[in-house]
Amino acid sequence: MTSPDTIAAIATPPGTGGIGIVRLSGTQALAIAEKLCQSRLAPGSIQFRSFTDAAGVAIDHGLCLFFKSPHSFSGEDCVEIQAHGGPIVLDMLLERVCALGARLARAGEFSERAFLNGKVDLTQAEAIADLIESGSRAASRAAMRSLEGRFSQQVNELVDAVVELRAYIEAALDFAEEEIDFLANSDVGQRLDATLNQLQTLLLHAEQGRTLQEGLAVALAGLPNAGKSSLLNYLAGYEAAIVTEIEGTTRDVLREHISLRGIPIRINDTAGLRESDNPVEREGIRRAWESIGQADAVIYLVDATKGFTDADQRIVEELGKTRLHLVYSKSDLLAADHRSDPQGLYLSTLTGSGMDLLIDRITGQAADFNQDNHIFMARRRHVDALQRALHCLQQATRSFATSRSGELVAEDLRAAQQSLNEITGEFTSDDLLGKIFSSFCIGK
Ligand SMILES: Nc1nc2c(ncn2[C@@H]2O[C@H](COP(=O)(O)OP(=O)(O)OP(=O)(O)O)[C@@H](O)[C@H]2O)c(=O)[nH]1
Ligand SMILES: [Mg+2]
Repeated sequence: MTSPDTIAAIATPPGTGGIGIVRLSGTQALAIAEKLCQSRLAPGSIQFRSFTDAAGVAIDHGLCLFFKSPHSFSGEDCVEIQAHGGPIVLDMLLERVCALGARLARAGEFSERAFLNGKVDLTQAEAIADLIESGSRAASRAAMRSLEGRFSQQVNELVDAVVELRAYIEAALDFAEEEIDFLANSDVGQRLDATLNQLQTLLLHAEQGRTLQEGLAVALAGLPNAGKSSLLNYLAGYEAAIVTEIEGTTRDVLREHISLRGIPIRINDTAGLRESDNPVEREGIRRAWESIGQADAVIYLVDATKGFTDADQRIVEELGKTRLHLVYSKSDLLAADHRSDPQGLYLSTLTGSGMDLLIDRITGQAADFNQDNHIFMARRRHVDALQRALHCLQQATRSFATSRSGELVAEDLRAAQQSLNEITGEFTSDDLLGKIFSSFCIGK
């Protein structure tokens, strides 16, 4: 598929640098670049050229690379103009190629064309953006695995298994009278179970991948003065939050991005939870609950010098979180033999004691991304689609076990297949594509 427009963008980041790249893609890419360089360009070679303005005066000189369709990133004719990395120079070059017939590319438009031309599937296109934006080494390795197609490959294997099952069952439906026996005597049940297991494993890995991409959301909660902001500052490594001995210091939710053992963490410090007549503090507490509700994990701090109180008990019950880490703060103020909870995790932001253990617990919730080379980058939309597919397959398994109804099973398999196909983009609406690619950077 070829688009009518030839698109252009500065592919290097804004600012100054040794080299800056203007990228062109489309049917006119070569003609435009040849006019810019006032000479012919051969495909697949690196050529040193002057880049000239309308009057034939050199704007800059540098390297020109021409990739002939379909052997290019986007699948179309592509030209990379490598000039010097100054913003004015690059703007002049961009203006010039637009005057010669290109138009400015939208965000992600090069990748979108690569997808539409079958150079990459949707998860791979997303992996490019995730690789560029990865916030840790583990995240970049995972994005690279997705870009290499490991995630898509597993999704495609699942689709194949579902399609085979569907074909078998639909064939059985064609022999309606014998359908029941035909299905009963087959291994459809085992094959459904095996596919279900495969999908569950993939979902688990995708959830870990999503954590890497989005970061694990951790909320700090507790009574006023429990030491939440002190812990945030300790983990962030600087004085992000105001700490005072006054109860109710924190009002707004403070958000910090940190990395613990290679895992990106979005940590939120919140207002101390208590009854209050102060409208500002009440709004802070409302926001605290909101942040706690959205967190993947909550660290609940209890002031060790006060011990676990009734007020703590009420809050912990209300939290109702499965991923709750109860910790005692200010352990430096307490002699070790005064610890009321011998099993408890005691922390001090003054001495750092207990921190390793806390970090073990938080990161233990996610897989060890540095060790585990099965993790690939995944996004929330992938996890959602896998969950929908899982639901359909579970339903198919139930229908098969209870009624042996080929029609119901085939319908659920069809729905599962559709959800799986959304992941790689085999079956995706234009709206969704627009949404995905518009979040990419310009020039990619
Ligand atoms: N000795 C000692 N003092 C601590 C420790 N952590 C916090 N504190 C003190 O406890 C007081 C309250 O700390 P904050 O971190 O502001 O507590 P908070 O939970 O954020 O309080 P609010 O924002 O009011 O809800 C401050 O005076 C801190 O210096 C600790 O590990 N050891
Ligand atoms: Mg605070």
